[in-house]
Amino acid sequence: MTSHALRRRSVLGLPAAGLAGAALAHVGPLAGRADAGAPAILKPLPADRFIDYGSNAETRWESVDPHRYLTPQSDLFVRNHTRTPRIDAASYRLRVFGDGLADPAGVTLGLADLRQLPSVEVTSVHECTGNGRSFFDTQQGTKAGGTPWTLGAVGTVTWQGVRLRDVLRRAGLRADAVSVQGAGLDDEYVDKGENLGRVRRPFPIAKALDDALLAWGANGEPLLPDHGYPLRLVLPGWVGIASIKWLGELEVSRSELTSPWNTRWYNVGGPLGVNPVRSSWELPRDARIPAGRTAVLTGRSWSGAAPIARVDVSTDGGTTWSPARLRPAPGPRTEGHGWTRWTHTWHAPEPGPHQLLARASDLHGRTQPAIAAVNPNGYFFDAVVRHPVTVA
Ligand SMILES: Nc1nc2c(c(=O)[nH]1)N[C@H]1C(S)=C(S)[C@@H](COP(=O)(O)O)O[C@H]1N2
Ligand SMILES: [Mo]
Repeated sequence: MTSHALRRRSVLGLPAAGLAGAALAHVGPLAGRADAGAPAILKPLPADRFIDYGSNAETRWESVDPHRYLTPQSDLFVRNHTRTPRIDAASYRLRVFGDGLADPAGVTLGLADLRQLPSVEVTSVHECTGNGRSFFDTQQGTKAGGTPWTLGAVGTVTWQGVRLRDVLRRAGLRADAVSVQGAGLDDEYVDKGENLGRVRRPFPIAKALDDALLAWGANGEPLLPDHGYPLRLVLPGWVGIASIKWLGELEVSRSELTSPWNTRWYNVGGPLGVNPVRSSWELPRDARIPAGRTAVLTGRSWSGAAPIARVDVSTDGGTTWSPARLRPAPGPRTEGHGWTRWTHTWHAPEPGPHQLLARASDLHGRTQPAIAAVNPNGYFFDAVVRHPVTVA
């Protein structure tokens, strides 16, 4: 960063040493940017659909259309460490390099090169590792730092793109490669005055060779700028941070790669990988439910590891439980798996306050616990959430 900032400064003819104290506050990756005042997120964030945290925004569950399986990009949560960059698809290039390739200098690929490879379509849950974080505080009394997501940092998307393994083979992948790391083209990330460089996150070669994608499309449309246009990584079922947006570089290595995003963050005694099981009602907090009528309630459950096997619901704070009716996923079938929609018919609800609970299990036998494991950054809140409503 420093050499870059100094180079820019010398172009402007301003010696760095001569900067006044006030100007120093602006030294950094955004220094001199023409769009330094531009919003961090470019798409509209209507207040009835999003909770806006500035550079992050979550989908409001009450705005999710029960008839629609996929999350439209316009409604999908956004998690930006800095701000959405504007990238020109025509001049866009992806650099693939590292000692895990036959020629470590690697290759540089444009979108047209990638489109020569077989294209694939994969439906997967897309979720931030910190989804549900605010419930560490409100439900367990152990407040964690970071964006206080409720449960809306999640969506299900059908991605279009190419297999990462096809790209790596084309780039000359060696049999002894162990680690792959994507890096974004967004600004370098500065945390409390420390420049940590480009947002980047390594993952094991096994995931790269399994179902990882380089995606240019979501639900049949080009990626929106906020979601990684023109190309992003997608690691189905994995922590959102690994799905690097605006992918500029892929490093392939014969030794374990690290970055602050798998050592300092997204690490709980080891780098986090597969997402846990979670559930949400398609209702606002403190929803009013009309008394004296049968209420048909809807929600969704999802897991990073496997499809959902069953969902049990309670309308009396967890005293009694009954199975929710699971709805089949709509066709046509694509690879991977998204979330499962469910319905619960609440007969003759009693007037007064109630707590709704939904507890899902996946086909790998994982069930949402009553209490989520506490960790300093508030990752993987997977406990059953208590959802207050009033019947009136
Ligand atoms: N380049 C880049 N990639 C990134 C991020 C980022 O800030 N920069 N955020 C990560 C995190 S933490 C998440 S949860 C997902 C969010 O993807 P979305 O904004 O498209 O929903 O992108 C990941 N990829
Ligand atoms: Mo995230």
